Amino acid sequence: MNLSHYLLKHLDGSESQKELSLIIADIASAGREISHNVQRSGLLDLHGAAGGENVHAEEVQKLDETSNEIVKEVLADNEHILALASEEEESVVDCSEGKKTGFIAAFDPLDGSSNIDINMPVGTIFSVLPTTGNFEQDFMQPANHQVAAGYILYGSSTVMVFSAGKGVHEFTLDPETGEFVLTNENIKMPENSGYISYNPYVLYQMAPGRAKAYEELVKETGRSMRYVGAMVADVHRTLMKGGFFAYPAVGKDGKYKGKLRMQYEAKPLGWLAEQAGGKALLDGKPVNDILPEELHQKVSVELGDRGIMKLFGRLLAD
Ligand code: FBP
Repeated sequence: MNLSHYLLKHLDGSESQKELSLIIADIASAGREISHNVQRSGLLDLHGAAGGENVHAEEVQKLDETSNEIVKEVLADNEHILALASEEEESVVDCSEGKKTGFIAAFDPLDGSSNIDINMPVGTIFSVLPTTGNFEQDFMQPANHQVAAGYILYGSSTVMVFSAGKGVHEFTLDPETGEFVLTNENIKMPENSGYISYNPYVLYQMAPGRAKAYEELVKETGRSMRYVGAMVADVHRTLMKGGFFAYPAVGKDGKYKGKLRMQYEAKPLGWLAEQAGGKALLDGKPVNDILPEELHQKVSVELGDRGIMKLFGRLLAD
């Protein structure tokens, strides 16, 4: 079954759900275009820096920039998207002119930038929220107000994994037809399996007590470690295989801060992990209990299957 048929069949047909189907279908079409660029990035001279810096003072890669333009254009053209927030845009992009009702969307056009030039997995992450028309304020809604969230992973194949509140589903891009076809319905994070995934360097940069829990987690579970360095890929593996993914608060002299972005990385993927039966903590709090305060806020992320998160909680308490 392809994505549009799936949306027609499974969303309840109300006006707002019809609008949401059109938005999800548009995000898929942006993903198809970006997938084309990612696969040909070496041929299309899309490797390397674009020359500017983003709001996080990070060097913007050419593929970050082109992907941002693709998602921005596709969503701004969608009659039900009234405002956008992006990792590559300093402020909220108002695209509500001439539109009546709709939603707002936050996105990371290309997550895992450090992987682009070395042919390693990268992805696009998205979050769709209802709006009252006060766009700046409406981006400050908690994770469980999202009406849809997910990612498109550009790996050995291109897959789109999302939830619209009724389970988590995976669609694979068929390169021959250009269709996203259902390949995994109602994904549930397996327990007591999978890998531990964090960058080992964080053990020397995080609050000592928490670092100990991270080390104990490996010792107690005896699980192997895997770390791609692109959140979208490390979370995809954790959704499919179970296990633990984290990017803790790092720093020194008692001052620790997360690196991952609340609106277009942590909130959508934390919520998705819980939709798949797992647990997610942002800044050490349950994902649905933390209220965003800024558009480009950074938080720590710890998520995994229920079993391993229970063990992690115990190790933190020890
Ligand atoms: P961007 O690539 O979108 O800036 O995302 C940040 C990110 O690459 C995450 O995808 C990943 O989990 C993390 O940073 C890797 O950080 P580090 O290189 O410090 O381990």
